[in-house]
Amino acid sequence: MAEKTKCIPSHIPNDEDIQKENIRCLTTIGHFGFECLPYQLVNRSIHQGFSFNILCVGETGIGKSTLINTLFNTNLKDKKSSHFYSNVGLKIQTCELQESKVQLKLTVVKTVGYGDQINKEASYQPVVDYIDAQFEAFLQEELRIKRSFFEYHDTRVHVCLYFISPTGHSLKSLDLLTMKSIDSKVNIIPLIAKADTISKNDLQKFKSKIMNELISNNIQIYQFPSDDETTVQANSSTGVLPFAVVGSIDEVKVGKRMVRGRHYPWGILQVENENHCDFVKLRDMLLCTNMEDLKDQTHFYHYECYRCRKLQKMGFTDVGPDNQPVSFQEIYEAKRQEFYDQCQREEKQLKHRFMQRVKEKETTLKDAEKELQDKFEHLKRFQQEEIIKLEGERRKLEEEIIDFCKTKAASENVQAQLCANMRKDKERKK
Ligand SMILES: Nc1nc2c(ncn2[C@@H]2O[C@H](COP(=O)(O)OP(=O)(O)OP(=O)(O)O)[C@@H](O)[C@H]2O)c(=O)[nH]1
Ligand SMILES: [Mg+2]
Repeated sequence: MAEKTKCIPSHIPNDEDIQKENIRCLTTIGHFGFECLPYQLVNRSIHQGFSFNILCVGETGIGKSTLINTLFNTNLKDKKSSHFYSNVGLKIQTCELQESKVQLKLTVVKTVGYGDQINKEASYQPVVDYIDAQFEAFLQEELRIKRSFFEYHDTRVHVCLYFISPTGHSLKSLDLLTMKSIDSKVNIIPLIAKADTISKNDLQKFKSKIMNELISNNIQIYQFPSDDETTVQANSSTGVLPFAVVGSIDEVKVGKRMVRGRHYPWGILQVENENHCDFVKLRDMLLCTNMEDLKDQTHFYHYECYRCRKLQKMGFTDVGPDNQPVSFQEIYEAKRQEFYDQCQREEKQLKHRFMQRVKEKETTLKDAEKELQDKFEHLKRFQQEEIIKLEGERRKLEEEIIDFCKTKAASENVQAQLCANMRKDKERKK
């Protein structure tokens, strides 16, 4: 380190010195020193590859899959959805794409059955839950002791392409409800889908109607960066919001060229012709100019808000009641003590309730026992009385038997006497 410092000249000649002393200046061919830093970043990014997560929210058959395939010049195999799903679901597709040396891991999440439900809340809640679940997964990864961010697939949604039906009328209540419930969680870019089905005049009126409705409903859509001139210039097309897009993966012949477009009886719509639709503006804005900003906004704004809300809900705070900073450990200790006290309180309450229940049960059992005892005593008395009564009757019967036997014996004697007398009479008559 010390040696290197020696090499740096103590006095760097300025233009005046050069002119005065006639110093010969050499212009360097390559890049040296920290001037090379951006190249290191570029090389590292190319080596690591990029990732981008898109959420497509729109009614069934509105053109979500076609637009994504047109944007990324690919063909993500996707079956058409039915209009008869009982609730809204999400279809998640991940693919690795490559353009020259640049690798892109693309995750596309599309709604299924959106707009076909009677219950509006049931339509947007799965979308809200999905966005939150990805934030939660990232937060959990962040809170792990052994983190593996290099292998971790960050699925947080970087942008939500919201497909508006080309009715030419106004936004539907479901559009407003959905955008309102996700605008603080994700970068929303509104699109008018199938813009070829709406006339030029109607389209302009429809666009300004949509923007007015978004403003009057206080819905936050993605704000294009305005910190440097180049980006501002590149984003100048954002005045055309919402983008009126047309998708097609079919190639049609225009003159001698093959272009992507849609063939109609009255002519050809070229997807990449800026006079026909805003597809190119959307692609430039999404992929060429603002992809990194969308990712930054997701991480530094939307995820930060989620993390802040979540940690506050868990009881964490940066400053105490006296406005003094509090450490994470202090809060953890305090929370643990609070939890311990609460457990103790609940245990005490449970014990008390248990004792009360036991006492109540004991009293009931004692009453039942007493009742049974009384019943037993009563039966016992009744039985003794019965025994005495029966004993008396038995004695009476025995006396009657004795009397009967005596009477019987006496009558037998009389009968025997009579028989003897009759025999004597008979003998005498003979
Ligand atoms: N006119 C017109 N038709 C389009 C456009 N984009 C797609 N389509 C057609 O609309 C139909 C549905 O397109 P998809 O891309 O499958 O729509 P989706 O929203 O993915 O449909 P699900 O996944 O089934 O909900 C297809 O026949 C497409 O050719 C467009 O910009 N203009
Ligand atoms: Mg589809």
